[in-house]
Amino acid sequence: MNAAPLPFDWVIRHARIMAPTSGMAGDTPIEDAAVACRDGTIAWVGATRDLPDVPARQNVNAHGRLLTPGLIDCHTHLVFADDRADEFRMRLEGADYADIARAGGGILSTVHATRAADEDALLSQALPRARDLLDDGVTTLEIKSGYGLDLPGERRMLRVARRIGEHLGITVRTSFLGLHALPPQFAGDADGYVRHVCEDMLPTLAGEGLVDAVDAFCDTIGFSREQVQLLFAKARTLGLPVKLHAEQLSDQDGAALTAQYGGLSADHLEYLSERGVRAMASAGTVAVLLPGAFYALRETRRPPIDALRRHGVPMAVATDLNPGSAPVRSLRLAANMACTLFRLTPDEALRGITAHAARALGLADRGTLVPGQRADLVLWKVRTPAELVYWIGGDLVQQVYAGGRPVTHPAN
Ligand code: DI6
Ligand code: FE
Repeated sequence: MNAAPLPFDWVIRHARIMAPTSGMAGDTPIEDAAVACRDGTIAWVGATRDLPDVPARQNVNAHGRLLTPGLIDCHTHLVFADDRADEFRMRLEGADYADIARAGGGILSTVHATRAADEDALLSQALPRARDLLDDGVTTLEIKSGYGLDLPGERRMLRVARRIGEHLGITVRTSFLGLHALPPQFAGDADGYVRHVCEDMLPTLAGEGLVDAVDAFCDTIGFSREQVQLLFAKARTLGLPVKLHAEQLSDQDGAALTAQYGGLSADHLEYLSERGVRAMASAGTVAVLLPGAFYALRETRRPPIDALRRHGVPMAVATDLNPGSAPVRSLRLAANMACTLFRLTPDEALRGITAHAARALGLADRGTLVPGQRADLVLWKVRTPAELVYWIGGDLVQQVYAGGRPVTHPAN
């Protein structure tokens, strides 16, 4: 005799979803879908009429609204002190992002402010930014260090990142971005700083459990390919995955280097070459597109989207939320920009902020609506992926679920 089936914690009926299987191109939507959850995990997905006859503690009628996986912002720098609205004004008057950086402003001005802030001050400034993302459907968030650039400063940032996850009940993945800019205490000695990062900072912070991945800024105003390679070699000995700010302002062949180290992602990519695209395709490295930075810096050169498509490189989309090049506090807005500025299709953009973003973080347990995945979901007030990325601004979230639990939303 069969035992009575375990009840579901909740069931959502009559939702519209992308096909639950792979999150890859070619999926067709299920118009009248049901999703059931048990113990924080998706237990069943399919057509509402096929839903098994199992009792549920809670039942939700979606009335045909779009249901997606919880959104995943796989590239942010949202822990920092103060802002750089003054640089925004200077850029509008003709100053250039790289010139401001070379003159000691840019990233270094945020480093000064961030070093002066204690952990609680950093947390209270960063939390509202993370909350904005969550209110707009984000349930998994990557946060980088890179505004401390010394051991105590980087540690403080990474600890604040972890505390944000605990506070909001969402997943935060941390990336150590010690090679973001050359800090003043190492002026004129970039190689010495790279040694300090590789031999002291990274092993110490990794030993404290604060580092999920290792990142760097490879550019003429950042670090050279050779310096990044030393960092990647160190990351490998520590068993940490790598990713890179690559080909944002010039082609340094950084994406191919990242691919060589089996990197999770190469990010920005406006100056990515065909060779870089091929290397990423064969290593399975995700292309993270950051159209908010492209927009805010009024760039004109676009990442090679057609080549990425042709070679089957998965494309993710992220906010790059930071005080300089991307004051973007909505992942949905980044998806809109990816369509309008980079010509992604709405379905590509949706995969870019769900399935492919999960892959860019090395997380296999989320990003698609498949039984066994974490029950991170968003029920929207719209019906299609196109409508989701078409609206600019507004409050489109009906209900966010993180780990199976409804997240309180200010509008509800
Ligand atoms: N590229 C970026 O877009 C951010 N970091 C980087 O290497 C910008 C960071 C900032 O301007 O504060
Ligand atoms: Fe960035």
